[in-house]
Amino acid sequence: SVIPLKSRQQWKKFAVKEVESKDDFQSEFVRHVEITLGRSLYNCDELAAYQAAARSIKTKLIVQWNRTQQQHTLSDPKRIYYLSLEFLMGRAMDNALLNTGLKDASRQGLDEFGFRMEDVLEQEPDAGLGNGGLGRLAACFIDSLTTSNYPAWGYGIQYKYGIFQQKIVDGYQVEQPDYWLVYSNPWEITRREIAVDVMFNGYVQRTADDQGIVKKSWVGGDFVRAIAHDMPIPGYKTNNVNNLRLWSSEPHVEFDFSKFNEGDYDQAVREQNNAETISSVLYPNDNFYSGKELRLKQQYFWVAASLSDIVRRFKKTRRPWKEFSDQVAIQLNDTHPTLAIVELMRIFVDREGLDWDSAWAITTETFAYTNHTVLPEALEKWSVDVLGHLLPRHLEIIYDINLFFLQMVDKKFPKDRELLSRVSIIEESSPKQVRMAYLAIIGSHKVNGVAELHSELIRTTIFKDFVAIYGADKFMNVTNGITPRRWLLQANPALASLIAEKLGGSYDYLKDLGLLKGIEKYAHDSEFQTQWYNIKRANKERLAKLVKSQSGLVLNPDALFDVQVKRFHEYKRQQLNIFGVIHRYLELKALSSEEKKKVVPRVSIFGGKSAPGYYMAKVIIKLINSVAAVVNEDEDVKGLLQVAFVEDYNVSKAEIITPASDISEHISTAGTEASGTSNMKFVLNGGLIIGTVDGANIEIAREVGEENMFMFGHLAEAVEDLRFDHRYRGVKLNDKLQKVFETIQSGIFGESHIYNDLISSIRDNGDHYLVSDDFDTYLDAQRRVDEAFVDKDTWVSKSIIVVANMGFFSSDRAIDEYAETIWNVEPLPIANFDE
Ligand code: B1H
Ligand code: IMP
Repeated sequence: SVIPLKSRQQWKKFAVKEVESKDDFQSEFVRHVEITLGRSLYNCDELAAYQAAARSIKTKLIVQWNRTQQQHTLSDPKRIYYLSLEFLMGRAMDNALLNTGLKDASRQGLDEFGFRMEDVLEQEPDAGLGNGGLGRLAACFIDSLTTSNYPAWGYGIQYKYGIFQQKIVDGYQVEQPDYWLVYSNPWEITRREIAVDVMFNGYVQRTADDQGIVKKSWVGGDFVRAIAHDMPIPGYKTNNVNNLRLWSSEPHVEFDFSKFNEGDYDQAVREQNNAETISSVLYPNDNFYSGKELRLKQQYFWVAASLSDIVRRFKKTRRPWKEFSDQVAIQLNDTHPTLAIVELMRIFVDREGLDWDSAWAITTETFAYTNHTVLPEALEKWSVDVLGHLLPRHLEIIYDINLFFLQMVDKKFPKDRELLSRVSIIEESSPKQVRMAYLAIIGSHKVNGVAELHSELIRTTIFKDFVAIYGADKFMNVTNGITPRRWLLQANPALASLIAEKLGGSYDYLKDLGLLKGIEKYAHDSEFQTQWYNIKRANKERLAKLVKSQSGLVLNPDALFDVQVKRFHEYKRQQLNIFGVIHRYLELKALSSEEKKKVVPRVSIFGGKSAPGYYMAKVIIKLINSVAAVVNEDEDVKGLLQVAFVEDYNVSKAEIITPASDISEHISTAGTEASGTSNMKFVLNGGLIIGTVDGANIEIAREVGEENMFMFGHLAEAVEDLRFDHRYRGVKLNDKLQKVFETIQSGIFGESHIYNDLISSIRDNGDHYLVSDDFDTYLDAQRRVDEAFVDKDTWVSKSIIVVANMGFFSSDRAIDEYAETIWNVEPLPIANFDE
């Protein structure tokens, strides 16, 4: 398959010309419109322009991708494999243009052909292969891995349907399928030749060799074929181009011919459909485990295909197995890929003939596990029966791993039966369950949380026993981060440019975010303040335009924009926010017209999706929309209060919304939000935060100064006691909240029974999320926000100061920490390499 040496000179004469100038771009563009799309200058619409432009830019990426992979093959460095069931990539085009430096050339090129860049960019559907923070973190990480020149691969699933599209109908969320691949995906290369056959079901066969040693093998199952789809991942101003490999499922033979011949044509076609089902849809749950068998199938399908690929790549080098973890570091993004630990053991022991102990040593050196949540309802536990039926050999291996583990524990803590049952991978409930987080801990050399408080909580609560067993060093923190390329340069080009100007005309800070500190000295410079303010103001207008186009509502861009956009979840407490809005509305209505003149006008903006089956979250969405309908039409509060719900919040809308906030809300019950990452995005764009002492809010306050944040609420250590109190003594409802409930029950926001369960969950059923307990301090924090916003100069100076101090929250910093403390890998810059 390799071109012989003597022919290579000939080959190189025809080396693909890279797209570098406007002319290169236009020439590629025309070629793609006419040849790839089969169109002409007489029928090239914006969609066709997007598809041709995307393919023209991809040319450059693919050339660099090839160089990168060739150099990696030759120098064989340690690679990082990031296994994530979610990659919430959003759009690729603007990102690719900014990273490769082709934006100006292609803008001009498009312009000369009569297209506006902005309109062309709008044609791209979001790659919505994730739910929220966890999936977007994977996307930011792969960006940083590439920008910082680490050899890295992402492995995931190419879902046919990404996260559903949200419509609001009569105030309620309605879900519509997100068939994002309708016009095919111009950014990917489908590699049908890279196919892995993945087995399910079957049984374990035992055979004894001459010495009577029993060998086990898994046989007799059904196959599904995994096909690789590669997305080149560009980094900012680097030749390094990494790969995101997404698997899709197919039947492993077109038809089962025996069935076909037996006349069972229907059955043959049905099996074909079943195979395709595996990669068809992303499960739309954020922070929630639903033990569906199809989800387990997705997990094994993806894990088996990815490991087969990784092992194949290692085998090409003919290095001994004991060097496996010198070439391979696998990061488990939550427990979703935990079966990879078991699969690698199966490959080593059953297929490659390694003894158990050597296999286990290599395996644990290879894997590391990131935990993203302490919420009990989100922790994965697969039923032993379901798992054993689908993956019989894997279940045996899990039992063996557990046996050796429990023996080790017993040695260390003799006769502590309670401990053994607490830490056993198998929960002896009925039905019995496999605790995936415990398996992930036992099979990894490092376990990390995603913000300091969260990492401390996992050490002292859910994984406490494991700290006693393995020692504290195995458990560490790597605080999350975000990529400043997408979340500043791309989302807020005007601010990025103003900052660059102040830092001596250089955009270097986008690769070294600590340099932002250099703008702090201009925080009180009035000319700079004006420029800063004007950019925020323009971003608010841009958002107002989006809201108007969706709902017809015309927002006042001089009002304080108060934004809460994130997945809907009771723990994130959008209900606290909307109750606060209702309280504000009641207060405003009671004011005289003289008093109203002193009020700071406010726009409350909400956005986010609820899991389709999450009843309470859907009720909260309905309440917000109903409050909006009333408030926006009420002459009493005209110009003082508006409420907007942005439909179908996703990555590309976040790029519009984030730069437009004055205040954003990160108000989870303390101890529930592992990190949060949108909090970082808002502050990086000059928004201030109203928030609880939770997740990364704490570290943001540390970096930017508490005096520049609006913090409130009970602390994490108080939460357990409060909940206990509520359960045994009942909830003592906050007076103002009581008034809010009465208003809702009066029926002004639609029939009051709609909200009965929401109110009961707080008033009668223990207020698990402490909405009532935190209501007063929340309102007080909002009052401080209003007061601060009146003094424009001070507000803008705070906005500048917080941005200047956000360097720590670059995902480049997070990735460097992983590289150094978990993966033990070094960057490998790619020269413009030629053999
Ligand atoms: C986070 C999830 C999650 N934590 C299960 N856990 C899922 C769990 O489909 N599922 O089964 C999907 C998602 N997502 C989030 O991760 C945390 O809530 C955020 O606080 C954190 O910032 C983010 C990234 O670490
Ligand atoms: P993989 O590791 O087998 O997935 O291959 C990754 C990339 O390396 C592909 O683009 C291959 O074409 C390239 N590649 C594989 N072997 C060699 C080699 O010996 N020299 C240069 N490139 C190679």
